[in-house]
Amino acid sequence: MSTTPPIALTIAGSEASGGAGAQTDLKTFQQLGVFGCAALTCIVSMNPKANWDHRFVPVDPQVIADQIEACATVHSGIDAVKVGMLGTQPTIDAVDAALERYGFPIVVLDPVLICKGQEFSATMAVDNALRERILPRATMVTPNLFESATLAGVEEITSLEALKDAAKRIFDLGVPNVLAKAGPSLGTGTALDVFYDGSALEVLEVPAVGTERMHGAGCTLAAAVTAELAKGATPLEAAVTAKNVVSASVNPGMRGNIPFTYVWQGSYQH
Ligand code: PXL
Repeated sequence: MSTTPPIALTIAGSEASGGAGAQTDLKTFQQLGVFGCAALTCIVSMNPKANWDHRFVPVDPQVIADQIEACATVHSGIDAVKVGMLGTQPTIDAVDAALERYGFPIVVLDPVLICKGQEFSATMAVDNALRERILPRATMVTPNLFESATLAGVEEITSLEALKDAAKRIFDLGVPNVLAKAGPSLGTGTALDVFYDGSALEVLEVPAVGTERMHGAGCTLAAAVTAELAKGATPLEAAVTAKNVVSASVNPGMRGNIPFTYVWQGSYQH
């Protein structure tokens, strides 16, 4: 006998310590009853000797293509794909070509723009490539405040009105569903995100759990959206469930020998 759970593929970086990236995505998929597979785009090793800076090594673009080919061929019906950290232009080229080739039905883009290990000079070109090539392929995008400002082309976002405006601008770039995340950063006492699909503009709020930085919260949110879409939820339903998954995963969260808390997906109950 065999079972056929929904299947999700994450195209993301490895964060070795298990707090973010592909490791987080796979745990989130599993927690939500979705079979996960992963194509690694880069290897991140946080450096305990340099303020936990991110040592970043890109995976060879051909190897990225090979991994996606293996996933797409083994699993004939990948229900949804999450795209996380890409980081370099050759990586974007490889992922762009694979998305074109396989035509996955649902693509959730977590537009991770900055990794501490990358050269700043490289990031502008990479940001533009991400906006021009990968963003239009996304069914849904989940930018944080900084990423929303960058994608929307505004200086900074410090209010709910500005976040709503940015969500609309990002929608106008060609993404049918935008989940623009503020989390606790607008000082509302809640973890607040804005969902926009061209007609509905919803402010999604849950009680904030502190203001401390939570490693992996963004990855968990986007992975949970991906899993829920793979199961057939609507984008708004997926966003609502994903926020509940993040709330459960950050409270109480998990602590290691590092100055910020980790998410722990295992405490979420369906
Ligand atoms: O949380 C953003 C992120 C995504 N992907 C990888 C990371 C990080 C942050 O550390 O390492 C691989």
